[in-house]
Amino acid sequence: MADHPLPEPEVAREWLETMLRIRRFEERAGEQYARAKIGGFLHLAIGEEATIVGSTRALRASDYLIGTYRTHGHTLARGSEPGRVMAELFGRVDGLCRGRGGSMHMFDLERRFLGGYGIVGGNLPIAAGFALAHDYLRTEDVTLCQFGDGASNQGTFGETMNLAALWNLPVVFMVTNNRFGMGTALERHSAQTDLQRKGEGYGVPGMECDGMDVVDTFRVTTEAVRIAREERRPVLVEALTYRFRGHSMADPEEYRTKEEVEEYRRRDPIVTFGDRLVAEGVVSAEERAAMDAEATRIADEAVAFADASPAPEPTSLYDDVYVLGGEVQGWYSVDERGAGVRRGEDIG
Ligand SMILES: Cc1ncc(C[n+]2csc(CCOP(=O)(O)OP(=O)(O)O)c2C)c(N)n1
Repeated sequence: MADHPLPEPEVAREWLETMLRIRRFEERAGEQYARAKIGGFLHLAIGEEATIVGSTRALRASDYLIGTYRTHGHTLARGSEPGRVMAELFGRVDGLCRGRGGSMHMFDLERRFLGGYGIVGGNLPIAAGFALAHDYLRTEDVTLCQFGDGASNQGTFGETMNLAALWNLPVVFMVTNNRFGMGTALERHSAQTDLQRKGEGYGVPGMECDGMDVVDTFRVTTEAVRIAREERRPVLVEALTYRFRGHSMADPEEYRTKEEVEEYRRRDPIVTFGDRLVAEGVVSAEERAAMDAEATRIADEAVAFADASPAPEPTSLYDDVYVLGGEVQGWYSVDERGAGVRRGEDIG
């Protein structure tokens, strides 16, 4: 582990606490999936907690975050209620999206968490769109867009890097390199395996962080966010991480050895960070155990909340599907007043 200095004790404790809460939540979600309480796919981020917490803690509450289908942890890190996140997994009315999104489509506008996106690479151009909006509206906001190593091969990657650099957009792209796109290893799916360099040709400089180390991830993302916010230009951060579980709950994991997984598990980001906090006197062993017990209690409570929540009424099936006439707001690129740039004007 790169030994960068720890933040203030209360900050370090909050990071450990949040990572533990994500881990215990994900474990419970996996169990509930096995009990058929959760339908569809379920992608757990066990092993990637330091990447999630280190990066999201580099954001202001007013910044925006968009991720992939592996974002239960991001949702929790942004502050969404665990019970509502679990209820979303269960497809119940008290879910974050009233049970309509499920595991892949978490969304919490109040906390500026914009998903939850099932199409690999599909969230990149959307993030550029948000960053363009920050610019138009002349805010200081930044968008952080996370996606996997596999997604960096999508056409949307190049298209988005190009426009983000061309238009100097305040966006940080973070490629969460967990070494596999489903069952295909990085070396077999990408000609360039040093992923932080993949944006260079487009004019998007790269940075790298140890995604198994919350301190390093925070340090590097903080600098990337500063560049986006102050210098108004995009950055690509590569977070080197690993997922301890399969791609989804339906993965027989034939593409990697048990020894490899064990080797990474020895670098468990929560264990190593917890050990460091104990060694440096930030938490006692008892406090650490109590934090863990509390994380388990919260996850159990979330399951009970989700289980008690009813399924949506069948008659509500078509609710919120279409946006109708008068509900349409905003302004459009096809503006009947003719050509010309209108920044953030209300077209009334
Ligand atoms: C456009 C598109 N193609 C294929 C899929 C199926 N699919 C879902 S996840 C995935 C692998 C993506 O791997 P990566 O981007 O490395 O992210 P990770 O799952 O490792 O977090 C694929 C191919 C999809 N959801 N969308």
